[in-house]
Amino acid sequence: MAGQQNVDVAIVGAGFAGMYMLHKTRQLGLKAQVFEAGSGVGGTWYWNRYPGARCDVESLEYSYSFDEELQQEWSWSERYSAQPEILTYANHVADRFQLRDDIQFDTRVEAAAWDEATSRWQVTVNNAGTIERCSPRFLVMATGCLSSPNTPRFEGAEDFSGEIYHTGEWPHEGVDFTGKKVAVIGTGSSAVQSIPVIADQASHMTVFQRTANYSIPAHNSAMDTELEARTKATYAEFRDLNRQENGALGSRFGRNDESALAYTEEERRAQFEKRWTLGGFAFMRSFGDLLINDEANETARSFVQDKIAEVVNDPATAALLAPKQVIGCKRLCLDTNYFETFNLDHVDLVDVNANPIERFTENGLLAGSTEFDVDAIVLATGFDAMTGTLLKIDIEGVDGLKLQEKWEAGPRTYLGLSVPEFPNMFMITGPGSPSVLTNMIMAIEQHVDWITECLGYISQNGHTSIRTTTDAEEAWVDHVNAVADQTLMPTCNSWYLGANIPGKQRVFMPLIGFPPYVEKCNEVAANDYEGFVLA
Ligand code: N01
Repeated sequence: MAGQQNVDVAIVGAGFAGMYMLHKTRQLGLKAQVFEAGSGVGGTWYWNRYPGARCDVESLEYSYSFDEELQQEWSWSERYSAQPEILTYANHVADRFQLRDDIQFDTRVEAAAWDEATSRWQVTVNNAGTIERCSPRFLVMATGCLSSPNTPRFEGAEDFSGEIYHTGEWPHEGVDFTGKKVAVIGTGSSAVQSIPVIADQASHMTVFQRTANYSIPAHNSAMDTELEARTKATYAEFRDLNRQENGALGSRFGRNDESALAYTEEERRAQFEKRWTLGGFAFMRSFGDLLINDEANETARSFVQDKIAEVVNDPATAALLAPKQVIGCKRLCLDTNYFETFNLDHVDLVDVNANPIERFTENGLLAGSTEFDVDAIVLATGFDAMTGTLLKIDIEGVDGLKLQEKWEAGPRTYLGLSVPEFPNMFMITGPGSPSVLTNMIMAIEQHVDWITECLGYISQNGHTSIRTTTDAEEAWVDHVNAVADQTLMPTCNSWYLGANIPGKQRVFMPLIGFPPYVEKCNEVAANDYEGFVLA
């Protein structure tokens, strides 16, 4: 770690957030060092290599917008990109901007402590077993929102003689399930994407479902090259239109802001059908009140429930696969042949509410007193979202306060960027910002641009530290909750609420609505960093 004592900015993580942060920090003339636990760039796309892993935001949108040449020269092969292509893109960006020079791979940040006397962070990293330290002025957590796998403890896991995989920590060499009996636990996005692909190989598959999930057909296809050319002709404008959407995506399909209840049943169904055919998240934009009015939401959920019943041949399986919760309350899934997979003779569905998984055994797992004989178990059980990775690092702020203590009752931030007792530390897409409710790359770019501008302001004005105030934090937490409470989003057990992790405080973590958030961040900066104290 020679030369790192004089680092201005330590960046944790080399996913899309850390890579862009490094690029921007360099442009400011500051010395940055990125620490990355993996052996390569790409973050989420480095780790999530499960069969079928694919982005559910369209390729023309899920890419960096900061460099016109980059967005013009890169071509995506499909409407929605598969994980290997996104990882290739991340590597291309790293090469193009020579990012690797300042990224230390295979290095996990274990601790960071604020030193009031020097106004610097003392960062401790583990470089493949060797402990090293550096003392940057600023610490930027580019740790991702879904980067700590949730691996439930199943009794007897050590007795199982087959392989256990987690979708979020997939072996780099891939897994061949040909002729294998496979159990998949979970029915979130990772499961919905991987189940049809694994079922193609497996001799038998049993899916263990706790909560049925809504899924909309992705209608993936080869890239429409005319659409690509049209988009690239006015790429900046296209990006701006997307940024004006709540989720910073999907402007090309437009949205209908009217109430679902203002239409007759027939008109409503026609609108849903049209958007079902378009595929993807456009479905939720069929009407303006699907996420704020339960009666309106019910019209969408019954439409999807009917679709599932049409596709799935066995009525009992179809009934089990029909979700009951508010649609959009859990993150919506996009699929290719998910429900169709349950028509295959060698695919079974088990409801773990009626048949709880009691334990893993030498030959499989025991659920509802039945032993399921399997060769491999796939845990598609998700992540300790938004706070999991931050809280695994021993972060100590002013007066020795640990982030773990500070967030005991749930995460508290100002703008999802900053925490009062942790000066000179910024989070990219932290809790309290739109993050996971948006096209992540747009949210990342907005945060990185804001942080970089802020670092520039600090340097220009000769300040040494920036910290947010407790008042600003309190008002912001209230705001995030108030916005969520106006919607149906906190009404089910989602990972947005931390409800998937036993013992985790139930707090709605992301902020709903990208455009007003961006406006607020811009206002804060324009008002000399209102809500922050610069010293
Ligand atoms: O995880 P999840 P994921 N016993 O938490 C079940 C993003 N993503 O990895 O719903 C039995 O959604 C759990 O059940 P329940 C995307 O934002 C993006 O699939 O909690 N089951 C659930 O069914 C997504 O939302 C892409 O009752 C257990 C499942 O496991 C997020 O990542 C692709 C259990 C976990 O679903 C997370 O998705 C993939 C237990 N003990 C993912 N514990 C893109 O396309 C958990 N479950 C960009």
